Amino acid sequence: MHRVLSGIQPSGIPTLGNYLGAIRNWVALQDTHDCLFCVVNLHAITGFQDPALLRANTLEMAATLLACGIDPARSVLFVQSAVSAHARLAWIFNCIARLGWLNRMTQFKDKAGRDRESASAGLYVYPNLMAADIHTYHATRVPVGDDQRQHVELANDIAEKFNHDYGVDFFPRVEPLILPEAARIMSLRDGTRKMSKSDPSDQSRINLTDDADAIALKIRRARTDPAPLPHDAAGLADRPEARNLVAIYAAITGAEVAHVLAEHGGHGFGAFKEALAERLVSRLAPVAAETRRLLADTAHLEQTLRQGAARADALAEPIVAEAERIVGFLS
Ligand code: AQP
Repeated sequence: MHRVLSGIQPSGIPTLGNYLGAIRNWVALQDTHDCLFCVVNLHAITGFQDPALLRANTLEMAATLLACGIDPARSVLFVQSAVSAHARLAWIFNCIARLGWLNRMTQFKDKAGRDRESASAGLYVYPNLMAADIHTYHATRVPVGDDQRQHVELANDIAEKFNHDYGVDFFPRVEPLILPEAARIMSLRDGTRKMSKSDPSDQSRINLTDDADAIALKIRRARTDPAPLPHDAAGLADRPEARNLVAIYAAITGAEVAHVLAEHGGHGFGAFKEALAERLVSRLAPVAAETRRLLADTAHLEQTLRQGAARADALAEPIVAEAERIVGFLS
């Protein structure tokens, strides 16, 4: 079985975007791969995080992953900072990666925005840490959204240069797992922007912990245009908000977009939004309830994470110790 590594930042409450684009696919991957899933708090602090909130969000993220179906008996679930090998290897990779490579990373440009000078150095070298997350375990498959394909290429460039510079064949090649059903979900306020857990507007996203009333209200208020829903996908071309709601409906019900439009095309958004909210509530309510149950016993949750970190550490330590030996560090 190929080893898979994937991570999620505890930079807020996980959203419907995280669920449809990543978490539900991770749950399925457990059947076919040897999986490690990581709450990546080192990545999260590339933007300032309130310490108390970061701790709370880390636990909430772990609880949500478990509630969605990540099974700690089959997969290794842990918090990144609990396994020091990630930071050690990331430093080595900071010294392997070239500035030119990092300058090409589009996600830095997106996340730093216009004020690049005031972005943290951590945000700039974020892809090196991502490469370290993967290579710390000799993972060979990484489930990524299309926008992160570049990061996997960088992880391969770093591995190749490390192997070349030190004359070894140590870090394996990594292949991106671009999952066909990994939907890209957009903001409910602006169909051209990605739904994000750190968006300042809570109305822009569905949080996996939202209750039925909050979900219904957010969907009712979701931005749309005045035209009725089209009869086919081509009619969604210049209508990002309509396209997003239809994509969410299709993803959550497992139906094709064409099928959704065959049912709802020609109607206004009122009834469609009501049906969408209903579908979302029935899918997400059990996740929210289970998350609440897990968060009521933080001692048990922390124990689960400590056990995950111990398993991760046992896999990581020999690999990163060997990388350090190759580089010439005294053991
Ligand atoms: N809107 C989205 N649609 C589909 N997939 C998404 N992912 C995130 N947002 C969407 C996927 O979720 C995984 C974990 O993401 P992350 O937390 O590591 O970072 P992110 O992509 O930056 O997610 P957010 O929610 O937008 O976080 P913030 O607001 O902190 O930047 C990834 O696989 C990602 O593709």
